[in-house]
Amino acid sequence: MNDPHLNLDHFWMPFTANRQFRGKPRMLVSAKDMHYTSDDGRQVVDGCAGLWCVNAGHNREEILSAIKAQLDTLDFAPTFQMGHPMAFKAAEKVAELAPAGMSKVFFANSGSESVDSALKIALAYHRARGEGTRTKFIGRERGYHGVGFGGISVGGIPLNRKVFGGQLLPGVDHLPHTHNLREAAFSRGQPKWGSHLAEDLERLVALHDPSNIAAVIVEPVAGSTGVLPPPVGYLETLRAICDKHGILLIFDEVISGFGRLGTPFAAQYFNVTPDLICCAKGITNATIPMGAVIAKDFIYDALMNGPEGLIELFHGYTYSGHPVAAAAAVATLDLYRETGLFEASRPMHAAIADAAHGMRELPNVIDVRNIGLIAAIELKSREGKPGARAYEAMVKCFERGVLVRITGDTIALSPPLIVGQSHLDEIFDTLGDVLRTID
Ligand code: PXG
Repeated sequence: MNDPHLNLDHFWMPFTANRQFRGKPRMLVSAKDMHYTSDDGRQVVDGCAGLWCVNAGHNREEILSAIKAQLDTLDFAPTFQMGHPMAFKAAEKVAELAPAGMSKVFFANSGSESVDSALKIALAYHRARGEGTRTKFIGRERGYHGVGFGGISVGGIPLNRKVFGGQLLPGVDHLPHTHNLREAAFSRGQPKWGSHLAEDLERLVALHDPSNIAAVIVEPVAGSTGVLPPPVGYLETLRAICDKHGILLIFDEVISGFGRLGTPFAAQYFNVTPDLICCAKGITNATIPMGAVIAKDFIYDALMNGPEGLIELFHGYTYSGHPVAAAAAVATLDLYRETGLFEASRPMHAAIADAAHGMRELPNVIDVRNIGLIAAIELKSREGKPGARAYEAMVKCFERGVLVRITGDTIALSPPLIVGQSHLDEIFDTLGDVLRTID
């Protein structure tokens, strides 16, 4: 770290080994397009779009100027019983990108809040229709749905749940995850094996009875648990079972939304339409925090009953549709559309897949997975030290000017959608060199 006067004693860092970090801090001080600049003046190519969120690359002028203009005009206005134009414009832009029939947008400030909002909307929907017994949720092992109590309950990451109490939200059950090295290692794109795992939903439905189940929530592509593309036919089976039993299907598209798979949402990529979509991150290109739930019209309509003067949904955040976040969203979504960014990035899907699968013979590599503009390289864990090998790779890559993201012993790549072949070459050449040096 360059600045000896910077006091590191007070910022309690999220999802970070705080004491280890303080021993050897890694500081980023500015960014442009595909690169960060570190505090010692090095260019670091961004292999993971920040945290899967800077989809159009860093510090895009069009977005920054819209944010500055909004700050000069209206810093804040309430959206409880009041309105301001930018929130309505942002909602319209989000709805334009969503699958047909999903035109209602509820704003939150993060992915975690959008997940909690979606779960609550599902409960309110069933109750409004006189099916208030539908209160259970089905999540999935290895699912990540943020860190609210709702999200960690339906999520399936043991360490995110362990120290926060055994029960969490009551009435939650989990589908099995779809990761299987024996059956599907080194699959390119969607694994052919595993769609039968979606049929487990029938077993859970029979166990709990449909009349008690509100919603199923999954990431169409699990991201932070190591990049797990859905097996061929898997999402279709979930959709069919939910339809059969009147259960809402929620796609958590916090990572897969806004072009990560070359389409606005994974729903369009897989041609499976959920009832609710959670999104965040790329909605503002990560410039200003924002999350959203996109709802099918029938869900919204079911809640628009009762006396007109009555608040229909007792839920919302002070900053739902915050003017500056809304301005950032409008500018971001305009930028995506005007530059045709999602379509333009599609040729890089094969390029990242080729580069990633080119790593399969390197030491300790036990799997390579990819879909859209996402790739993952899973390393064999060191005996008794899960995560140590990938952590070492991440640190060494950073020292050589490449930012990668790790989860357990999986290295995840999800560059901004403006990535070019030369960036991919730099990322994968560096990663390859690093993997050859790690025992
Ligand atoms: N759902 C999904 C699918 C996510 O990936 C969240 C919800 C929560 O979003 P917020 O905005 O509350 O953090 C996420 C967040 C990683 C990584 O590297 C992934 C996330 C966040 C930080 C790191 O895997 N995903």
